[in-house]
Amino acid sequence: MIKVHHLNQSRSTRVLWLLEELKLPYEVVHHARDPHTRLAPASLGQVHPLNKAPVIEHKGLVLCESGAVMEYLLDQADSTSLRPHKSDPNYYQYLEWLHFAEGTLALPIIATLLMGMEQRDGSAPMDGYIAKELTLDLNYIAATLEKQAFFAGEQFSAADIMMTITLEFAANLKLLDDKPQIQAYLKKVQNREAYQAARALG
Ligand SMILES: N[C@@H](CCC(=O)N[C@@H](CS)C(=O)NCC(=O)O)C(=O)O
Repeated sequence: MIKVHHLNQSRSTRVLWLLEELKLPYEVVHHARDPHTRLAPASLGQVHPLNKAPVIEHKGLVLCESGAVMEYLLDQADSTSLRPHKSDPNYYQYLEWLHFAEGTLALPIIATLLMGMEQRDGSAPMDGYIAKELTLDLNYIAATLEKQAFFAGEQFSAADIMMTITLEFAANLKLLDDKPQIQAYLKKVQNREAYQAARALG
């Protein structure tokens, strides 16, 4: 059975959510963040040397990096509507957003979170760069969601799961207050039964 190493308030919610959507059997091992540093406990480092969540174990494979874990889980499901087929014109749109969530959007959001944790005067060189990247990324996302219902077109896919968790970090940092399209999108996907089951578990 697939074993999911879940860290509270983390990207491993993506994995629980996808497993709920796919209705695949799995077990969860809970790891709790240190209440002061918010870092992962050493128990996670015993599973994978990077000491980060998510990690899954299955048939002797130990796999980290949420995007790779999503693709692996989709490969385990017999048939799924959550990843357009390679012959589908939406496939490469799916792939773009699946990677965008970690490869592009996570950097300015996590940097905003970290910068808020230290004393800054608002003129440090990073501030301008991060603000510019955030504006670019969030405008691109808002424009996409204005023309289509989901990231890979009109059908919900695993790319939505990847993007939602990063967008929730942004919402918590109040970065989406002037983006009603993105807020409405989040409300819509958070209504899914599998999302709510994953949140209840996490
Ligand atoms: N790009 C990786 C990021 C993994 C990551 O940074 N996970 C965070 C949780 S959201 C973590 O484990 N943080 C705890 C720590 O670094 O101690 C992925 O998508 O899986």
